[in-house]
Amino acid sequence: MATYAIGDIQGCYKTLSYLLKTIAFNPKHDRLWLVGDVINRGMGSLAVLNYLYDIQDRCVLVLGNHDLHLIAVFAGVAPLKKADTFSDILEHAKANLLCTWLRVQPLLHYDHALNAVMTHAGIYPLWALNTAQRLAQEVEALLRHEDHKSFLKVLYGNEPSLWNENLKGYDRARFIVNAFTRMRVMRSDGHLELDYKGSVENCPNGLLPWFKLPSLFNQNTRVIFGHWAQCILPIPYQNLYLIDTGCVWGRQLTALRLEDGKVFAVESQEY
Ligand SMILES: [Mn+2]
Repeated sequence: MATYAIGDIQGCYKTLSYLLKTIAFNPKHDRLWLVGDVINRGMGSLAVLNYLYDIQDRCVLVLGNHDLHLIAVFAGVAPLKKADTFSDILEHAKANLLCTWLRVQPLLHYDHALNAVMTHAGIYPLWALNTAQRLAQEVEALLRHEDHKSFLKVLYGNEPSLWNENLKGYDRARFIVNAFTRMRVMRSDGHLELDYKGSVENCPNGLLPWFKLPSLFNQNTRVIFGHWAQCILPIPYQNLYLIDTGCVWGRQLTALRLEDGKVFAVESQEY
């Protein structure tokens, strides 16, 4: 029995299958953690989501920005963009089943026994673990609400860019979503700069990767995350496990075995 955390799949079903074969993943005994962005950009979004749905009892998935985008498009509150490759899901007879299942997945998962927390983009430095858990639950409640469409309508946007416990309503929820699913770099005072997607080396003056700021988060807990393929870090880097290794960009798909920290990476099979 093993638990494998898998990096951003982004619809790369062929590579996912190859990775699962390589690690001899057995859904009868093993478990999967997914860092989110399981769909979009790659050509096998439906196959990936369908597979995860089928083994949902063995899966923990935290939502990424692409997953939320699919949820919003399916709900009819956001347009399908030119670069989106998940029409196969929207047009499928199981679209409602798959998108509804995706919508009720968490933003954060914490496992005390494995000493690990997983989110899509990381942990905002001004949040301790208990704060991050509480804020994730606030948004999860909105996504699971009967009137989730009202929230999805106002999901998009970069403001507010700085956390404040007094933020209210949808501004508060939007910040929480952006921190958990879109964060890469920020100013030293904690202002998110969501438009920068490049490498750490090319980071403009005054901006820092989120994990370079002093953090309220307990540094002994492992943080498993993805979202930033352009950021190349050793696995682990201190207590951080950045396992987005750019599969959809022709690089690798990575699995991290949480019990012993062993890393398995396979070359992208998409091209
Ligand atoms: Mn992402």
